[in-house]
Amino acid sequence: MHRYWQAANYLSGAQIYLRANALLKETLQADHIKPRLLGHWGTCPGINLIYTHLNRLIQDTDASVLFIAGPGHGAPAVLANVYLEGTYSEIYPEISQDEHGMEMLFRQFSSPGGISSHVSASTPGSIHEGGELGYCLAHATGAVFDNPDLIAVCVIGDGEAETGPLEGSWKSIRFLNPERDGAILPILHLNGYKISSATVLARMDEESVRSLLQGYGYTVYFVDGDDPMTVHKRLAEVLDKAYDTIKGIQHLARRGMGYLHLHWPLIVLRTPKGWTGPSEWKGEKIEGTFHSHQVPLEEVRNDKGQLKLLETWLRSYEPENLFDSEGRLFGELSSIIPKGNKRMGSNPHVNPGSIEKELILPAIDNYAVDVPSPGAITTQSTKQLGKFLRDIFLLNESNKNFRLFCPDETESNRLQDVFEATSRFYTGKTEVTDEHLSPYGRVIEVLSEHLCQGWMEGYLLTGRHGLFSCYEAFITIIDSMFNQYAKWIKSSKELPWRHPLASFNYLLTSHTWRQDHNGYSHQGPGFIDTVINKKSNVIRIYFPPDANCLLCVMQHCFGTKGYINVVVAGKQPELQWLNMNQARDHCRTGVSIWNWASNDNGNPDIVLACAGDIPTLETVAAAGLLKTHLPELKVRVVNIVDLMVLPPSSQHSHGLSDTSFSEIFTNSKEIIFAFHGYVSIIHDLVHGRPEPERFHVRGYMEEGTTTTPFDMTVLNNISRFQLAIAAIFRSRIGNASHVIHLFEQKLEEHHHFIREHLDDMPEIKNWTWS
Ligand SMILES: Cc1ncc(C[n+]2csc(CCOP(=O)(O)OP(=O)(O)O)c2C)c(N)n1
Ligand SMILES: [Mg+2]
Repeated sequence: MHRYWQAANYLSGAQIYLRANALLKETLQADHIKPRLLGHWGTCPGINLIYTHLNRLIQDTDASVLFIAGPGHGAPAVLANVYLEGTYSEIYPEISQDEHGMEMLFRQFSSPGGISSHVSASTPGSIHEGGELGYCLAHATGAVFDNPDLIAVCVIGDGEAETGPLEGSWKSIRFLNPERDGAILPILHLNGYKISSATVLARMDEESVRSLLQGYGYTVYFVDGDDPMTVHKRLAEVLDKAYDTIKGIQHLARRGMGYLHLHWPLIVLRTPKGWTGPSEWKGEKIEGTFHSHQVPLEEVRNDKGQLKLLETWLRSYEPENLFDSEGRLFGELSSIIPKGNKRMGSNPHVNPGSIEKELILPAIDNYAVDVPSPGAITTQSTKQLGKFLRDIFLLNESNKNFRLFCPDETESNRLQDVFEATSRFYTGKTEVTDEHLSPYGRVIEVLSEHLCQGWMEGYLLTGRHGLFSCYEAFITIIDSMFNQYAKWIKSSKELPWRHPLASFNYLLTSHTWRQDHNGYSHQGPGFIDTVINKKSNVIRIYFPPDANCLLCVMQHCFGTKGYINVVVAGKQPELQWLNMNQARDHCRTGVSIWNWASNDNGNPDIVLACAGDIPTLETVAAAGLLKTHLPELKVRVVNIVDLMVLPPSSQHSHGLSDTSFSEIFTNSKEIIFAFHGYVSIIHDLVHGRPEPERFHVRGYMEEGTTTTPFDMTVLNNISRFQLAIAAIFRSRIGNASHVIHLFEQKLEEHHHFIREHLDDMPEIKNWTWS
């Protein structure tokens, strides 16, 4: 095992430096060195050590182990291991297990046309890039939900452990039920440093680290040292203990003997950063310090002394005793590699195409709202969705492959009907006042958007399905995680061997326009601004205006693969516009002219467009006002469900053809566009359409507080009166100043009324389309 570790260390170091002379058959020359030295060495020896020991554990126990390298910058180590175990060459035959393949492995690392310096989608066995630190333990946890036989071993950097998401992730074990879930085994790697500063945990004494982690519910095993043989022995013992503890917990739980107060194992590995690397250069310590974080010797091409030191370092692993003259690992070293799918690089849960079970969806007609005519009834759209979700839980109960993740808002978001089919997951002590808590629940409520996101990513990346329901304003907490996930999906799509995953579905509700209880802090539609910038073959954004449209959209999203679907829909009682058949047609095209609200007879003076439920309400009401007070103005109402119909089809596959775009928006008429989010999104999307300056967009402009629903629209200039005034103004229709005056008076009246009566005017509250 020690020699195997040396082989992995050799391959890791060599990936950073060598472009030729892979087996060091010749004296190392400057020519053998890459012109640009890129990558991270410091974390590699630790990752290699753990991987080697896990190989041994798997051989001894036949465990199914998923390996997650939190410090994904240690890609040379992960790559070295998947190369040694053969999974790399199976996927990329040109990187063969011989001298030539080894040279190719080195050359491609961090090189143009090659692979990135971090673990990436192209790395077999990985579901975690680790470029942005903090999410490894969340991914590990998501992966083992409903995978009772899987153990996700997660290496956590001591720098990474300082991030908010990782600090929050320690509690992940509280959300595992050993009866039905697998286990996580965190290995906290205290190598003392992050990029150049000391780490908090590494400088704490052992007892303090133990108390901290014990408090979270772990049994902590320390492995400490810089003498390889001592560390090997201790790590092997501790891994056996950890494995036995996990099995013991699962054994008891699966025989109905309980799982309260259990302590899951956790390993703290304290070894030097850059262990086995060059110990110093010109009196400056490298091994065991932050100087080993990236490339320890950067001047090897120009400095003969450094080149010599590099050669001494690489030769210290004795490559000739690891690989034969053709570059093949010696047989006795290969024997520690697990067989077939037990190799961590080919764990079937990582690329789950073959083991994935499709999500069974009920027919949405079962939940359709009966809408005899537009605006005839009022209902809560997300309440209907809750019934649909309830039945998804029921239909997929035996497949155990669907979960709802939510920062404690299922009830608040009006999805509570799901509790007829399942519960909130909870294994701790319960009180009589608790509701819907169960250790078998599939609704995962943790008040951490980071964990909801990370757990669901891990769940989806291992072949399951889910929904993340969140307050719209607080989803921006995970903007950055979304970014990373979108990058992963984009990269995965470029790899033919990666099977498509179920789409990541967001339901953003309790949105900006109806923060009746909360006000300004809860008003923020900015997530879509982040989403819109990601690759068009990954993202989709929907604004269903009513319940039937919401059901159509969600049914569609659950049936797709490989996308990130963002659905924004309100939870408050709202007027319903379309019956199920109309909703189906509307959602299929993603945009349509609402003829029932228009009076343009195919030739409008002005187009009123809208996306989002509240902007839709105000737009339809504005059309109504104009029809009543200025019937000679020909108004067309256009509703957009699928935002991505707006850009030209060259930019997004959902983009309307030029002909369809002109049929709906005309080529020259002015458009008043009431939008749910920030206006710049729409301006960006319609860029490239005929005369885009026709689009006069109104949306959320950071005005608002705890006020009436209608006042929110007034404060942000998208109320019906303001839209109607804008329509008159932009259409340049004459003789309408009396109408403008009337609408301005209404706004004035509203201003005074809400201050006196603390509520909207009855004509607003009770308004409906007639
Ligand atoms: C969220 C985030 N912030 C900052 C960085 C930049 N960064 C890359 S590596 C690193 C240090 C990591 O230290 P540690 O987790 O201890 O890893 P190791 O010592 O094993 O290299 C930092 C700060 C990052 N990758 N992700
Ligand atoms: Mg560190």
